[in-house]
Amino acid sequence: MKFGTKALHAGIEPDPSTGAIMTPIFQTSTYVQDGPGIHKGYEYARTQNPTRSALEKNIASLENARFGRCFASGMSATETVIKTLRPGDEVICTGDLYGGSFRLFTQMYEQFGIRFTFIDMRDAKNVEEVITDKTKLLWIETPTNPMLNIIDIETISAIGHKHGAKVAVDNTFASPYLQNPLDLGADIVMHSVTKYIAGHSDVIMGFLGTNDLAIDEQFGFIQNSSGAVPGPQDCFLVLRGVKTLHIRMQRHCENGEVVAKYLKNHPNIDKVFWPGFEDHPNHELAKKQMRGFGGMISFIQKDDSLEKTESTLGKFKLFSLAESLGGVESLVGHPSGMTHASIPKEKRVVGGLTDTMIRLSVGIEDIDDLIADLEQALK
Ligand code: P1T
Repeated sequence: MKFGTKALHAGIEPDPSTGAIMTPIFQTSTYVQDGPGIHKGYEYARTQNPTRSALEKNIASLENARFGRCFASGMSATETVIKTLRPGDEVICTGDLYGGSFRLFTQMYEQFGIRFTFIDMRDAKNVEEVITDKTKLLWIETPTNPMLNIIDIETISAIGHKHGAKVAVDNTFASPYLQNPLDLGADIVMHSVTKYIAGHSDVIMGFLGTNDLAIDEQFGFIQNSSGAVPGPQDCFLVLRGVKTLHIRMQRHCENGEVVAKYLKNHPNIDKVFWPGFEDHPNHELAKKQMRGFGGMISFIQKDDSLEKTESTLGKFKLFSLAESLGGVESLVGHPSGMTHASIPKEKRVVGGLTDTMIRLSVGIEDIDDLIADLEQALK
């Protein structure tokens, strides 16, 4: 089956008791057993829930993963991967990544003896230089949030495997419509489902997919033991949202391209970060490992200052000033003051994330209205 058909049908069966075409919201905490341990495959809703199972199968299928599991948030999915590690283990991470991932790694898990090294992964040699026999995990985010750098999943996965490390990719910015990390050699794909997969800014959820049974069993053990599972209503909302993922992504990409080109030609704009530009340093790689360039764009104005940036942010009318991304409606954000505030400034600016960077999540509205809003905000 092709992507659009899978988005609608994968994992979905008519409900056996009624024929309901839509997977019901199984709003139950437990399941009646015929005798101790004699049940229909469902014991307790932290462990299994049919609405969640349908969604897990659906997203796994979009990622060409044999196994998939949903979590209460993107962060709890990421945390599940880190919980497979032991004190003394080392992780090499993309240097420019979502601020919450940086906070989780450095402020929660370093204290348990796991070492995180943040490097510029655009040059694979940097990975070769720092990898050791203690490196158990490579954490790749691509495209990166908010710099829109592209990391070579295939090359870095090969380096990781040569040294016995597992490779995980945060695929949130691309969505499974634009990129499938497992097909490129990664062991684990992670999503903040909150974003493009759910698509309607009404759910917080995470996902982990893998083709490796042993890894999936570890994830299942942690999912059940720690219990960071999404509720069935949220799973239902995502099952509804995911059916249009391919259509939404097509429009996000189309609108993203128009907005990126508009900004690039704007006299008041200094830099625009979008992997679809031919002069983006990783454009050829983006063309190779992605099927489109998405709707996330960052930019810096000319004569930039924090005052000017804040004043511009205050002028948007249609783009709403808010954290998050990937919903149908357009959002504008200030990474250094919002989503990446938990990364110390001296670390942020090394990768180019200045206080004057503005990030757009281009939605699926009519493009003329989006351009008109940019026009008035950037005057
Ligand atoms: O918010 P949550 O579902 O827990 O997902 C965290 C997360 C993980 N990975 C990436 C690449 C992300 O962008 C996020 C969340 N990001 C935002 C809220 C944001 O506005 O960037």
